Amino acid sequence: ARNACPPPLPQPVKIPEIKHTKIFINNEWHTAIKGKMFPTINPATGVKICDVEEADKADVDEAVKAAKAAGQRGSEWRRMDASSRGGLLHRLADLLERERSYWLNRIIKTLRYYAGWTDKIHGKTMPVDENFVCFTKHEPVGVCGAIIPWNFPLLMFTWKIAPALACGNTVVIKPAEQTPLTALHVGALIKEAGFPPGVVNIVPGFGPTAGAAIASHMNIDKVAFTGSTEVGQLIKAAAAKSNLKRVTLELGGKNPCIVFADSDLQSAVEETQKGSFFNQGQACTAASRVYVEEPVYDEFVRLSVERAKNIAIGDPMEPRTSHGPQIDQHQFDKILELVASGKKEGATLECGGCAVEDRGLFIHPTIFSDVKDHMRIAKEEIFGPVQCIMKFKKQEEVIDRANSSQYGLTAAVFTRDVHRAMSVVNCYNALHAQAPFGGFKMSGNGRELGEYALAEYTEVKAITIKLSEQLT
Ligand code: TXE
Repeated sequence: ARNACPPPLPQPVKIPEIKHTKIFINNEWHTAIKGKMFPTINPATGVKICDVEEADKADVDEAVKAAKAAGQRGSEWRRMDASSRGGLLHRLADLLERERSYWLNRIIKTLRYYAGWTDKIHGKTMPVDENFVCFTKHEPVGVCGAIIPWNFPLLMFTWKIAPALACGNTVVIKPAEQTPLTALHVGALIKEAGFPPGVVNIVPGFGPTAGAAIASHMNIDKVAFTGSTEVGQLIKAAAAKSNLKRVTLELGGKNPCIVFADSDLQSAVEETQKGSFFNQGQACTAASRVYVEEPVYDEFVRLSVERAKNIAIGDPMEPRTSHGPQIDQHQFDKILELVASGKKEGATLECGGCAVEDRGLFIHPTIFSDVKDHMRIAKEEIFGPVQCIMKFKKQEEVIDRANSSQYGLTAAVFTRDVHRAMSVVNCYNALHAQAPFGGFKMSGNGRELGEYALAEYTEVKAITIKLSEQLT
């Protein structure tokens, strides 16, 4: 029996051994057809960890061939009982548990959640007219492409593969160029778990080459993308121009938090700040617009600044650390450029706003007050540790302002008034494998997680049988 309460986590492995740097196709490791490699850099030190084989269009073609063959009629994967597919997903979760010093609980939970669904994906029977029996069957879509970002490399990998595999699909997945190693490590575990060759294929590489090849591939039936809104638009266009493959998109956000004067202020300060600075602000769900009601505004800013100044910055492998580096130079420069724009447009820089001097890609937790809705920092996704605090007077006013964004992903309301709090309660980043996740407007299309994700990975087929006489 599995323990209800797992033992405490072992110390993190400080210098993980890198075992896999090649392209993973058909449960085998391949060098790139063009013979190219690209470096993976540790953002905490700026030092290269290793080189990785760089997949391009030709490698993606090979991966798609493998995925298509693995899902062919008569294949081991197609003939496998649905419950056995669940068994394989549980086995993969077991292997991740074995290596817990690297992994997060949420990843294992997502795998187990979808492992349970494999034999519960039901169709319906419809009372159609005349002498027919009609029922539906939820079949796999086929070859599912996935393109993921670097901010939660393993969680995004799991959000894509778990529902796809639970529904019986095969997968070709491209990790972000900044973070290919975790995906490749899990590739080895997928093989060890006993998934048939070709069911999951991993093509490390760049967006405009390997990523674009996935989006426009004629033999990929669906593409799931998490990343920037701009690239999301390219993916959808490529899907439309190629084979009209299905597309789900999880894109950017500029998420409002509304703090009313009646809220528990200390808890609102803590929760909004965790929302803003979690993962160094590198989250599409980041609480990046904090609207505070006038009577408590000054106190809220004061408490927030006090808290931000006490955040432990350092090596992300150190358990004490709560604030690590930004992922790469490009993101680092983008954040500091937006900070400069905030200062120029007249927001008050309360703390931070600069790099940590003795280290490469670290940025101090930053707070701006007096932020106005027209400023770039109030409109654009910063994707860095920058909390923007705005003042409001009336509920109607703040709801309009909160909604006036091209994005529509997450939001939170802090209040003790249950009428106000009806649909959104006082918490942030509360993501669960059981509940759907996804955006409105330019934050994306489709839903991940929960039962809703199963609909994105299945085709509903109606099967109608003509009877010689009407059933009574
Ligand atoms: O994203 P990209 P970047 C936002 C965030 C960040 C900005 C830029 O605001 O500052 O995007 O980050 C692949 N065809 N988010 O440049 O380029 C790429 O290889 C196919 C929000 O890292 O969108 C990677 O695997 N694929 C987001 C993935 O897309 C392409 C998380 C994401 O990279 C491609 C990350 C192309 N033409 C950034 N170009 C979130 N929603 O959480 C790139 N890619």
